[in-house]
Amino acid sequence: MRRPALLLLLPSLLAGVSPAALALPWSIQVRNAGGQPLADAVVAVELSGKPLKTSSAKADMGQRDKQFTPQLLVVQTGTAVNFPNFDTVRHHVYSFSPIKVFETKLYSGTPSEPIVFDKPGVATLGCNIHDRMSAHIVVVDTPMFGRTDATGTVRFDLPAGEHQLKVWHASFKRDQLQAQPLKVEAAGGGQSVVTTGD
Ligand SMILES: [Cu+2]
Repeated sequence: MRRPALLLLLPSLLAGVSPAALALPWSIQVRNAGGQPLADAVVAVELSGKPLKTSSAKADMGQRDKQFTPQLLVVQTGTAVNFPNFDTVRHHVYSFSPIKVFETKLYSGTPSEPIVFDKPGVATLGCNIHDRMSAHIVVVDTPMFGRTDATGTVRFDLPAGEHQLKVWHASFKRDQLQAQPLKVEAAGGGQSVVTTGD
């Protein structure tokens, strides 16, 4: 009986792929100090052997109905962020966070120059006119990042290696991401748990 050609090809295809190059399904769960899963935590993976890369991407942090939208924005280092104001009232957006200190005084529409977030960490935004407006921009040195779901979990496809995990959540009292090593074995997928210090 004739075998499908694909089956014959498959072993030779697999033999040509080094284990390190295979991406392995990996889930990461973030829990708080009390062991509860944390939704909406930012998780970034800095891959071993990959130089930290900056991005020339663009992103938006708008203002609508006197709120920032989104209230949590995650970008790669180097990203240029615009601050379009969709309201009819003017806003006065600022950050005093060490990674990016800026102030865009009373404005309508979209300021002509975006703000480039060129250092990793967390910027807390406010508005000088509307005290209850608050948002965070989390800046990471890797294109591999995500946000945890309601079960505190986020999934990545990772190559084998000893990587670095970076985690941040709005409940943290610091503007730095928490770091911990992440070892991905060559065989199969796996999971890791991050327990935050806060
Ligand atoms: Cu405002």
